[in-house]
Amino acid sequence: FQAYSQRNQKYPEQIELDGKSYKTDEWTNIPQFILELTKRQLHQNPNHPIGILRDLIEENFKGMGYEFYYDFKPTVTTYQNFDVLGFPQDHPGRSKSDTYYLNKEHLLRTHTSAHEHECFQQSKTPGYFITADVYRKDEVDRTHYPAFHQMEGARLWSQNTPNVEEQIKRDIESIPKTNIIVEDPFRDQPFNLENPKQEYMTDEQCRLTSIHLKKTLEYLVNQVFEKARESAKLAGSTEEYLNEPLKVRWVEAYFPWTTPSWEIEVWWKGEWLECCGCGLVKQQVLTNAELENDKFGWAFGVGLDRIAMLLFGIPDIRLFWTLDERFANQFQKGKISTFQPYSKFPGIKRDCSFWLANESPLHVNDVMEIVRQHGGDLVENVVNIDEFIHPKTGRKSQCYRINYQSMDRNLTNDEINAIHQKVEDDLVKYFQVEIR
Ligand code: FA5
Ligand code: MG
Repeated sequence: FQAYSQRNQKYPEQIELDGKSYKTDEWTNIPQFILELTKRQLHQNPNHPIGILRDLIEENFKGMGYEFYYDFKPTVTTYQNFDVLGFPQDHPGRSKSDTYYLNKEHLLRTHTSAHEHECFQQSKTPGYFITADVYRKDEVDRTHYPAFHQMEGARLWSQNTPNVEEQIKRDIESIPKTNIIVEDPFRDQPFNLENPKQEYMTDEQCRLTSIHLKKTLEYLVNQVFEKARESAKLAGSTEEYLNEPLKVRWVEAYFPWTTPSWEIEVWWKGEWLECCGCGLVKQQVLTNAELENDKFGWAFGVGLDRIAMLLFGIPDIRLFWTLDERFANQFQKGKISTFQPYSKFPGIKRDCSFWLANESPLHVNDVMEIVRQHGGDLVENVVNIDEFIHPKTGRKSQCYRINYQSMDRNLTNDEINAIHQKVEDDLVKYFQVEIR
C-alpha cells in the first residue's frame, strides 16, 4: 500500500531554496506551499507576535552569558537533525510521513536542536539561544500547523574550572527569583534507572546542573506567563486563577540526546500545558562537536506558537501566517496587545463522491494530502460525510466534504472549481476511484 505522497511524483528535478539547489529523489515530499512558508521568517519580524515573544524572552536573558542566534536557514542535513543527536535509525521522526524531505540527505529541520552541534562548536559564551521556524508533517487544526517556531537554549560548564560546583551555585544564585509554585518530585534526586545520569558527571554536578536548568526555565516561564496574565486581565478576564501564583510541574521525558530529561508544564485555564522539553546534554553530543571531554551542561527547546496564542489572545495558530493587514496592523514591537477578531471571509464547500476501486484502499489522510497539494492553505478541513456499500454490486461509495476558506480574501467559484477538479483528477489517477 502506497500513500499519496509516494504515488505522486510531481516534483521538479531540482528544488531551489535559500540560494542552493537540491536534486529531488524518492524522498522528496515538500509541497510548494510549505516551501513558501520557509521564506516568511516570522520570528525575525519585530512587529509580529512570534517576533515580539522572541524579543521578550531574549530581553530577560541579556547579560547572563548567552549568545542569541536567529537566522539559521531551515534546510539541514539528516546528520544535523538526527544522527549527531543520536536518534536511532528506526526513530519514527525520520519517516517521510513525519518529516519534509528535499531529498534523502536534506530536510526541513523538525526542531531547533538541529543546530546544537554547530552552536556548541562556534559559541564563545557559556550559553546560547537559537530561534527558528521548524516543520513537521502534522494534522492541521486550531493548535497544530505544519510550520511552527521553537527557541532552543543551552549552557555549558567545564570540569577543568577549579571548584566548578561553586561556580554553578553562583550561577544559580544569579538567576532572578520568581514566585512560581513548583511541583518537582525530582529536584533533590534528579536521576534514576529510567532517567539516568551520565557517568562522566558526578552526582553533585548532575544535581546542580539540573537545578540551574530548571530555575532558568521557571524564570523564563514566569516572565512570559506573568505578561500573559496581565494581558488576559487587561482584556477583561476576571478568572480567579489569574490572581493565584503561577503553577508549574516537572515531568520526566525522553530525548535521544539528553539524560536525565524532563518537560515543564504550566497550569493555564484549568489545564497542564506542555511547553518545553529539556535535559542534560549527553557527552557524545559534545564530543561530536569536537569539544574537550571536560564540558557538561543542559539544553531545552520551547515551542513559541502556543505561548504566543495565549499572550496575544490569538484563537487559531494559522492566523500567524496570514497576510491580512487587519492582523499585522494590530501588533507592535515590545507590546503585548490582545487580538481583536475581524470577520472571516466566507468559505466554499465542495462535495466529492465516488466509487472506490476494489483493492485500492484510500485513507482520509490521502484525501487530505491531495486536497492540500492543490489547495494549500485554502483548505479549512476535509470530512468523510458518507459511506455505503451498494447492495447489489458490493461496491463501496464514499463522500468527502471539503471546506475551502481563506484567512485573507474572498475566494472565487472559478478558482475553487479549478482546484477541486485537480483533486478529483488525482483521486482517479492515483486511487482509481470512479467519480459519481
Ligand atoms: C523537541 O522538539 C526537542 N527538540 C526539545 C528539546 C530540546 C529537548 C533540547 C531536549 C533538549 P518536542 O517535540 O516535545 O521536543 O517539542 C518541543 C515543544 O515544541 C513542545 O513542548 C511544544 O510546545 C512545541 N510543539 C511541538 N509540536 C508542535 C506543533 N505541532 N505545533 C506547535 N507547537 C509544537
Ligand atoms: Mg513533546
